[in-house]
Amino acid sequence: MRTGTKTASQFDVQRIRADFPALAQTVHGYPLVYLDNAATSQKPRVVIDEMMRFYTQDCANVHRGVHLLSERSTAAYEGARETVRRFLNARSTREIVFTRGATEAVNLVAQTYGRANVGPGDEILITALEHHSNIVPWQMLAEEKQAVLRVAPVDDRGEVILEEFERLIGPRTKIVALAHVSNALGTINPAAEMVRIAHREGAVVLVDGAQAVPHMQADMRRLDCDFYVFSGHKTFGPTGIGVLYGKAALLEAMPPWQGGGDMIRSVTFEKTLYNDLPYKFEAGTPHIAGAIGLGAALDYMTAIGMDRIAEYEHELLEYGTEALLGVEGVRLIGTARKKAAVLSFVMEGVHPHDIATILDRRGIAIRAGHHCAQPIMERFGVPATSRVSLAFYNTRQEIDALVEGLGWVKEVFA
Ligand code: C6P
Repeated sequence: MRTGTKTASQFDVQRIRADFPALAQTVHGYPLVYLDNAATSQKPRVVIDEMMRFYTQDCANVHRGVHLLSERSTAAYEGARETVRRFLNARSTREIVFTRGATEAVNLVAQTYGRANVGPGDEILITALEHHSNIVPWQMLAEEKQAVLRVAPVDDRGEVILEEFERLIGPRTKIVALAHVSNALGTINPAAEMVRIAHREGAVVLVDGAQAVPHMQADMRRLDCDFYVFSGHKTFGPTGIGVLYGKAALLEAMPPWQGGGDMIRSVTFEKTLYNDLPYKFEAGTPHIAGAIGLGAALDYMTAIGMDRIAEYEHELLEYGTEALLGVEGVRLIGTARKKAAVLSFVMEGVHPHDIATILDRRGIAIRAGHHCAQPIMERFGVPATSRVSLAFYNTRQEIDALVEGLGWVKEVFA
């Protein structure tokens, strides 16, 4: 094993790994080395057990029945909402809306707040490192409303140029949407500072926390953003569930998005009265088991401690950065001074997809491609990268296996 410059953290990673059944398998005869956590993370047993418990004991619809199962199901679903509130340090559960994921949450804001508040000639500002889910909904809105989509550029390290960001915000800027952490580069944006700048000009800010929540404390009162979104499945919870946090006053004033059950107070053919927050935005039977699983995942991370997770991952990222830089022909894409959990790279003479395919034959799972962030790939002049994305259950030994794997890749292409 290579020796890093820092001593190993006190973090008991082997004990944590034992909580994740999927990590114990072999792939193509090799122990699984799962380094594709930004795409989706593995699930601890508590999450699987909680969902199993729901389906085997408490399965009933929420907010509808008077029978015991429905009471239990409603209590568990609303309990999960309180867990999310606590995790995000939001002021009220009225500010926590369950969605299918980060993508749906951004679309919800674009289609409700956006359609009600953006008009011809108004501006929406995003950054150059956004995921497509935080680009396309705003493009669609801009097109519909004849508004202008502006993009704050990044420098060669992959950091948003703050002076440019500030310069691009003006009196016509209605919405600013930015990633807390970039999925393609790992850049941590100075989100609180960017929110302050945007607020000074009266813009409303949405922060895409899909790649932040699994790695660091996301504190709504400290960030002071107006909307925050994330996905359960990247946060050690199930697929198909996510969260929109919104300041209560904004959510209150927004029109609903989808119509149907649970989002109404009363319906006649003449007029429908909408339900209170957050139910106004939760039409139809929700993903009850998903919310419960997400609650269990957030509790699991809280029990480990978000600060300890961030510290351990930082050490691992430093170790991984040093290790990759030691591989001849490898160039890192994204070298921001503040980074989280992502190592995107290209290797001289080998296509990223070939790297990922060969590594897979050795049990090492990484992602290759544009990572649903084509504009930032273009900014760096590459069509694709190989991306290693870490979680708190990864180890230095796995980074060593990756480096060894890249040696095999080179042999194949020699
Ligand atoms: N990024 C990746 O491999 P959904 O699909 O709704 O759960 O998350 C969308 C999303 C939004 N914002 C950011 C910053 C993201 O990284 C993602 C998902 C995955 O990088 C899948 S493309």
